[in-house]
Amino acid sequence: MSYVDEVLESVKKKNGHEPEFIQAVTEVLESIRVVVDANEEKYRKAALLERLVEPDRIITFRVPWTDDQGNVHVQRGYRVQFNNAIGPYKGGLRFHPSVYQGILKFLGFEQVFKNALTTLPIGGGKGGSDFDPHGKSDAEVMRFCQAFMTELYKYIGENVDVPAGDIGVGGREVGYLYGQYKRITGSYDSVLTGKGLTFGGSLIRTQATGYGLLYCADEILKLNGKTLEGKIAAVSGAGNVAIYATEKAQQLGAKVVTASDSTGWIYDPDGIDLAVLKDVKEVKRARLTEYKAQRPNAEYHEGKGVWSVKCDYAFPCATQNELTLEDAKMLVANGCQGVFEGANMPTTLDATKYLLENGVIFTPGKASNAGGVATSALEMSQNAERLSWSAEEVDSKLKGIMEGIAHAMSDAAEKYGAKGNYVVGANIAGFEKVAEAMLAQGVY
Ligand code: NDP
Ligand code: 2IT
Repeated sequence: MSYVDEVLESVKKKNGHEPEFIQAVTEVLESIRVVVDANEEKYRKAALLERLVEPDRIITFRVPWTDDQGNVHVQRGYRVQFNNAIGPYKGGLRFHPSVYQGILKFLGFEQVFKNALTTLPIGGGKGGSDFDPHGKSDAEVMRFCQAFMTELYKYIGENVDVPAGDIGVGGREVGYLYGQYKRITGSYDSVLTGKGLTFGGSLIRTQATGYGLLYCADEILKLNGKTLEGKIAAVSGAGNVAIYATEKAQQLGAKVVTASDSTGWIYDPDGIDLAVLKDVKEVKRARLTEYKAQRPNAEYHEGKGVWSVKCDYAFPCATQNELTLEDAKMLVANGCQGVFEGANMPTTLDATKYLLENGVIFTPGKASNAGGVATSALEMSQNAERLSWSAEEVDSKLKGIMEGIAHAMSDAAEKYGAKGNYVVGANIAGFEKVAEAMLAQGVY
């Protein structure tokens, strides 16, 4: 049996109760098969793949917090420190009721390769909790964040592990988390990114994942002789990534006609009104029914449905496995020519396969959504030199990094005989850097 198949089999056996993690590992190991086959003896001897698929450590802890009525609740908190071969663990915190160890292991594993692709010195990690911020007051969110950090602070540090935001964790939560870290340690460390601009945050970090997605997509489209100008785009989600992906897509001349949240979705034939969307989601923290109330021409539908809309390009920006084989078939039937992942692993494996087989340009999240973490690393750099860079400077660095990622995955795909397959290209390019660093540092 080949080394890849052996390790895959063992991962499935050991992690049977964590389907998302198995999915993420399967995608990566299948993509790097050609590189592993060519180096089988060296990698086997070092048990490189076995070490790559096992997190350095997983910390789990109890998070008790008190609601506004005085009732005490207990949530589960986690930090998965996956791999620090190329830099301190780096990756977001997710607060969502679906969070369990398997979700954070998949996200931490993806983060290892994503962070390598940025070219910056950051390892991979992820954390979070099954806490649901929906419907909670600011005071409740604050008490939860304080309780979460009261445990987490022991395990992080600016040269150790630097968390940031993800689903359910934005500027408000990072502020409360940072305040508690500072209160406990008395030290003004660059221990979180995505901070507010008045206390060490970087300009453009809020926009970075969405903007970066579009910079990457635009560059890949150029490589394929295509453009965003005048095209129809379908975006899912209505959070941080979706909002700034929509903003940049509009700036680049595309018309974005959809948005979605955890209860329903919008089709706006006139193009999404970003000011309304930001007001509903960033200010009021309301449902998309509120968008419809302000835009009578738009349609609101309950449940899922964004991928049934006719579009030239699709940008899944909500959550994992939100674009299924059935959705991929609708997209292809409607003439969609490109799918660019803004979320982490939003496309199922069979849907990805179908899109690639049908000639749809496809970029995996670990490449096309790397702009967020890349700008987090730029925030760490600014904190280290105790300076802040202008929006133009950060934006131009972000653009350069995303264009670099587009070329890196395109070149790697071509080099290994899979021209145009950016899944293969991204996974190989990310893996090569991490593998070399791990081998150089000996067995650990
Ligand atoms: P937000 O919490 O800001 O927004 C998430 C959006 O997706 C919300 O509109 C939410 O709906 C919707 N959503 C979340 N979970 C589900 C679900 N299970 N079913 C349907 N809709 C859902 O998160 P982000 O925008 O930060 O993250 C979105 C994706 O991008 C995630 O996959 C994340 O891992 C990834 N990502 C984020 C980065 C970042 O810098 N923030 C960087 C790279 C990737 P509702 O409005 O109802 O809550
Ligand atoms: O998935 C991701 O890359 C993020 N949520 C951002 C992580 C970060 O450290 O900025």
